[in-house]
Amino acid sequence: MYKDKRVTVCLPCRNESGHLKDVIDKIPTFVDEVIVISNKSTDNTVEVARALGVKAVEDNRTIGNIGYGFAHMTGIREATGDIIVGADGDATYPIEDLDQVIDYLLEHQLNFISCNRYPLQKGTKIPFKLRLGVWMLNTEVRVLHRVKIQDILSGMWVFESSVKDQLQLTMGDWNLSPQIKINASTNPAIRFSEYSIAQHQRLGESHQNYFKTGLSHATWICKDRIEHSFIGRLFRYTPSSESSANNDLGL
Ligand SMILES: Nc1nc2c(ncn2[C@@H]2O[C@H](COP(=O)(O)OP(=O)(O)OP(=O)(O)O)[C@@H](O)[C@H]2O)c(=O)[nH]1
Ligand SMILES: [Mg+2]
Repeated sequence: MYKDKRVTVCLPCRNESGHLKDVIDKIPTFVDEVIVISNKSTDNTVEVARALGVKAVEDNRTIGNIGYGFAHMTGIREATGDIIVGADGDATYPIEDLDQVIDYLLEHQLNFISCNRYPLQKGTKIPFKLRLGVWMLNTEVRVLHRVKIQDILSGMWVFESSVKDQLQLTMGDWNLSPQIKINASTNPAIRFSEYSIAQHQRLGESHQNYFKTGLSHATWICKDRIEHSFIGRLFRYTPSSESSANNDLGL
């Protein structure tokens, strides 16, 4: 419990068995529930998580072999906390500073915080190609959705469980990351803010294809804008197969 709030941390993981101990050790002791959601791990991520004393579930649905969004949606659905936190299982996000983020949420009476890495804090190292890609996507979101977000691809967020249905999450792949921020920040019923954090060096090697994932984000952000536009609704724009396939998640 933190200030009378039950707190759940959700960690989407694929093959993070070697890093889970480091990540879980850093989670503050006030956290009531940790859920590791493994998606097509070929190592023993689930067993290691359970041995470390946290809840572990599998969700093996994928889109183009990615299940990051499915994992988050499952974690959010399973979470029993009043406050739900999403972070990566590769130790990049400063989960040890969670009390400060929750303080900010409560003090400013917010419903949703996205933890932004930009402008970079001292000592933070992020590859230039990723920084450039995020800047381009931030600009796209600013032009199309009219919201100013400094880090549309942050993988750490903290929100009140009471708004989880309003987030309207549908994307099972990496696009859940821009979707959760766009939906939170454009919903007038959700008080949204970013909170500046420093990012740590990831544990293990990167398997991310920044160009392919970035292109997928750019395309999805544009399609999402059209779907929700007057013209999209007028012409009954058919939602992407991913969106319609995932609408059974009850979120
Ligand atoms: N459940 C699930 N988790 C995934 C999947 N792909 C990656 N992850 C996890 O999602 C988190 C983010 O994935 P990363 O591979 O670190 O992606 P990234 O942060 O964009 O890229 P890096 O710069 O390489 O760290 C990590 O905890 C991964 O273990 C997936 O398909 N399913
Ligand atoms: Mg990472």
